[in-house]
Amino acid sequence: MAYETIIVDTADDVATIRLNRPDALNALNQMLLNELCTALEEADASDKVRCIVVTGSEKAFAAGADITEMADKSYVDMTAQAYFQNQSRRIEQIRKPIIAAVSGYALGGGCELAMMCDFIIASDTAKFGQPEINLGVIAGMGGTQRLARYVGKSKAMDMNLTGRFMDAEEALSSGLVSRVVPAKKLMEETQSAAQKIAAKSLLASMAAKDAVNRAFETTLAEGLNYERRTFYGLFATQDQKEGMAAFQEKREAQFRDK
Ligand code: CO8
Repeated sequence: MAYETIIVDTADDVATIRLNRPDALNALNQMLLNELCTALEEADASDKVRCIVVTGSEKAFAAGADITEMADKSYVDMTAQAYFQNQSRRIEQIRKPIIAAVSGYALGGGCELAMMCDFIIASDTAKFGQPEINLGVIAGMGGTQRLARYVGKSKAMDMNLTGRFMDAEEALSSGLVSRVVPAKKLMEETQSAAQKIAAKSLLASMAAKDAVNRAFETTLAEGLNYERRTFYGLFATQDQKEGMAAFQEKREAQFRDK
């Protein structure tokens, strides 16, 4: 499918979706988010994709929701259009693993989009922030909720109330990102992580994603029950037989997602 605001490249079991509005530092408008959701859903449904990467440019992953698109909207407009709500839900429904590869600015909706992915690999130039407070509003797609779960109350309050940016080193030490790599190596390292994931059983990686996400929605006891039942359930798959046989036979497992 032809897109105007993103570029999709699928190779070696990995779909890489690049946000592409360079003149606006990849600011998220309705068209971009709709195209992103469509590309994610296509990747989720494709038997050629086992892991998804979402990235931006060297200067910006995304500098937030598009302020120009929002500036003149009223409360009624935002509510009636359920602005960005449908797209957030569509992103949350994706079952395959998604890595955010972040270089440069990931601000406002950009930081929130990165946090909607399953984990973030950042370049050493990355800058994260929830600067909506400077615009007289607050975060609207997870910047008060997901960020608090990633980095705790104190830093989430600091970021949301002062609007300051967090550099890559601070993002790593506070748990917002899983790794920081030199800017020039960002895509190489991310592709290598994506290839590692793509080599696993997709049934197992989708179950792992689902179970980890469950940890943020339920009690520990319920989460542990959910995890155990999911673990038992994977013993109904051929991939479990293959994975354990390959270990015993000291060879690489050949998973078939069955
Ligand atoms: N929206 C629209 N255009 C933008 C945005 C944006 N968020 N960010 C940058 N741009 C545009 C600039 O207007 C500029 O365009 P032009 O060249 O036509 O003037 C171009 O991108 C380049 O930007 P700058 O010249 O400002 O570049 P600098 O390197 O000087 O500064 C910054 C980079 C620091 C990133 C700066 O552009 C900036 O502060 N941007 C805004 C960041 C921000 O406030 N983000 C939060 C937006 S609000 C939001 O994300 C809410 C999400 C929740 C929605 C949920 C709904 C339910």
